[in-house]
Amino acid sequence: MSDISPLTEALIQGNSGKLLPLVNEALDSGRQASEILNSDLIAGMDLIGNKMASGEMFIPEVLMAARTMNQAVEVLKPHLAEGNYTSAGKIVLGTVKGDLHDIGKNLVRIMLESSGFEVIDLGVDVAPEAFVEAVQKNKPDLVGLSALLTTTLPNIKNTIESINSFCERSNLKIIVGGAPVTQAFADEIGADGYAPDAGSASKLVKSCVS
Ligand code: B1M
Repeated sequence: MSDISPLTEALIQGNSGKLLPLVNEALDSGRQASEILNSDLIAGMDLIGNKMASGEMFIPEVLMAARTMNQAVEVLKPHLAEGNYTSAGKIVLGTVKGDLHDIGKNLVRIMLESSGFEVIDLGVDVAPEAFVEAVQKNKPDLVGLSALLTTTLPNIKNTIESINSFCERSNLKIIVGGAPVTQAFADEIGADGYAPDAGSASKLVKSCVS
C-alpha cells in the first residue's frame, strides 16, 4: 500500500481511529473537503471494490471500511455544505429493494441538504410499495433512486412503474443514479434524469425542481 495516501490506507484498513484524525488534519492544512472525498476516500472505495472482486477482501472487512467511510463523510459534511438552508423543495430518496449500498446515496443526501432541499431518506433495501407510501404521505417534488448492483437495476424500473401506477405524476420528477446506472438506462425506463455523482445529482435536482 506504499503508493496510496495514508487516508486511503486507513480507510482500506477500516481504521476510523486512524482515519478521522487524518481527515481533520487534511482539513486543517487547507485541503478542500471535496478533494479529500474524491482523491482519498471515493478512490479508496474503488480500490476496495477491486480487492473485493479479486477475493483479497471479504464482506466483514468491506463492511468495516464502509462504516469508516460513513464516519469520515460525517466529518466532511459541514465542509461540503453550501450553507443555504431555505427549503428549495422536498425529496424522497432511497436505495432500491435488494440493495444494501448506501454510501453514494448518503453523499447525494448531503449535497441536496446542503443546497437547501428537505430530504426524506428511506434508507436501503426500499421496496417499491414503501416509495409509493412515502410519495403519497409526503407529496415530494422529486424522488431519487439509487442502485449499486446490476441485479437490483430492475428494481429501479419496478419502483418507477409502481409510482406511475399509484401516485400523481404531473408534478413529480424521478431521478436515478448509482454505479451501474447510465443515461441510456434512465431514458429507457422513463426517469426524468440521471446523475453520475452526488454533485451533479444536486445540480440535476435544482434544474428539475426550479
Ligand atoms: Co458491494 N458491490 N456488494 N458492498 N460494494 C460493489 C457495488 C461491487 C462493484 C464490488 C465488486 O465486486 N467490484 C459489486 C457489484 C457488481 C455488480 O453488480 N456489477 C458488489 C457486490 C457484488 C456486492 C455483494 C453481492 C457481495 C456479496 O455478498 N457477495 C453484496 C450485495 C449486498 C446487497 O446490496 N444486497 C455487497 C455488499 C457490500 C457491503 C454491504 C459489504 C458494502 C456496502 C456497505 C454500505 O454501503 N453501507 C459494499 C461496498 C462498500 C461496495 C464497494 C466496494 C463500494 C461502494 C461505495 O460505497 N462506493 C463497491 C465497489 C465500487 O463501488 N467500486 C461494491 C463509493 C460511493 C461514493 O460510490 O456508491 O457509486 P457510489 O455512489 C456515487 C455514484 O454512483 C453516484 O453518486 C455517488 C457519489 O458521487 N450515485 C448517485 C449513487 N447513488 C446515486 C443516486 C442518484 C445520483 C447519483 O440520484 C438519486
